[in-house]
Amino acid sequence: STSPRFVSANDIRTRFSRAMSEMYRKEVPQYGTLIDLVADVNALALQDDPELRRRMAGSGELERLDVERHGAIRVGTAEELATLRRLFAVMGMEPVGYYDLSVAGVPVHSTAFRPVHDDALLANPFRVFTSLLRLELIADAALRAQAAAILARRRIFTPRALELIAQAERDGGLDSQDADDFVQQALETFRWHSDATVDAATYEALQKAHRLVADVVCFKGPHINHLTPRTLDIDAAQAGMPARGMDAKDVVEGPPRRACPILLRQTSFKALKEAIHFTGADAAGSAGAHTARFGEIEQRGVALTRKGRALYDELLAQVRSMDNAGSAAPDYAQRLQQVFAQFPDTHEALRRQGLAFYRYRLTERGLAGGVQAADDEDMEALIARGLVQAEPITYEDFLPVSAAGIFQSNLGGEEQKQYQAHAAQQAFESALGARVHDEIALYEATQQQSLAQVRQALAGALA
Ligand code: OOG
Ligand code: NI
Repeated sequence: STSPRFVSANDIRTRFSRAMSEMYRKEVPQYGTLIDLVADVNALALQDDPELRRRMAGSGELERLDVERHGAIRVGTAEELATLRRLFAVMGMEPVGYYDLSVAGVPVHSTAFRPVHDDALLANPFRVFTSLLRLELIADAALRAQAAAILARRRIFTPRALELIAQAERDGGLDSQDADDFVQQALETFRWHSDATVDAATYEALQKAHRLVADVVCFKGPHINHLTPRTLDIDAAQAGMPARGMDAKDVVEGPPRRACPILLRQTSFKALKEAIHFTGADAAGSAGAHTARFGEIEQRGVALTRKGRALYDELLAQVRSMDNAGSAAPDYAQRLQQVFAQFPDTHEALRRQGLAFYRYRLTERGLAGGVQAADDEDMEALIARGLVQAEPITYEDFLPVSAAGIFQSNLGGEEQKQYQAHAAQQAFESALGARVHDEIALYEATQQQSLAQVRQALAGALA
């Protein structure tokens, strides 16, 4: 148990996500513009849809909406990844899910560090999508060795950050002052450095292997490459981007717009070209440019069961395999709509067919007691009788095909390399030094627990 002089991991995470957001707003001012756009869109969406407002207020999500963000980083070595795991653990963030991006032509595999418990998610769901470069996918052996040597030389954590991580592990937490210190020190790892650690020729060679390789290998640390606020109407936000000077990605990734949003929809403004400086034989070095950092928005819907996810994957594959229907095709959105007509779009159907996860609770009437409910009475019958309500459980994770689309559109488009790809979850976990959580098992447990509580409360009401 933790000492009362320690601040909670939730609190440290909130301080950190706020500090990251402030830093990124200064580094990439267009991200600030995006935050303002999303705030306007969300206010309108809540005004237009009182039912949505009621539901989000009821589940506690209304309060987390304005602070909600995810970010993304890319690291180069097992040691960097394993230390990140320890750093995020201080903030109550654990690795959830395994994403193999090599199948989509990006030489990385990834996880998301995020809180896993309901109360922690409500307090602040800050997530960091974290990718590990797969150097073994670089074909040229000499270049591969050179990249590994460059990575082996760098230190991405400050000595003080490492000290504070060890202290938190040893003592079980940090007091308020150390927590502030920790946040400042951790921030250094994710800061942008316009000075590359290599000369122009090395950068060019790595860039040719894959632009992502240059992005990971040539800098002092894993600069945060985007932050993502959550919007309640991603189509409105996407449509509003050009008027505020943002170069929006062509299509929204993920499922189409629906009455009952599922999983995750995402879009971004494209990465900006930034001036960088290379080392060189002469002291002056040389000037260059690097394109990696962007802004993203996301709209989250209900988490799907394994069955629901299989249906989603099947339909998405169907859309993408249609003639000429790469996501850049002009009628992509329309085809997506058409094919997804096969995915049930009422919460009742999603529950009855076991496609999505819900959090069940007694309604006021259910709580008032005095109503008879048989032990084995079907949940849908209890819902129909107004004794039980079912709130959709929000999807807190990511989607590999969408993530690949976000990567691609920010790497200049033409980066579709072919890899002899295979998922390598075990290799990833051994680099990480831990297993990743199975995200679907987490949602399942939340649903089961809520069902057990409802059954118990009904049994108590009858006793
Ligand atoms: C990560 C891209 C994936 C998402 O939201 O799916 C991602 C990256 O570009 O490093 O952040
Ligand atoms: Ni993202």
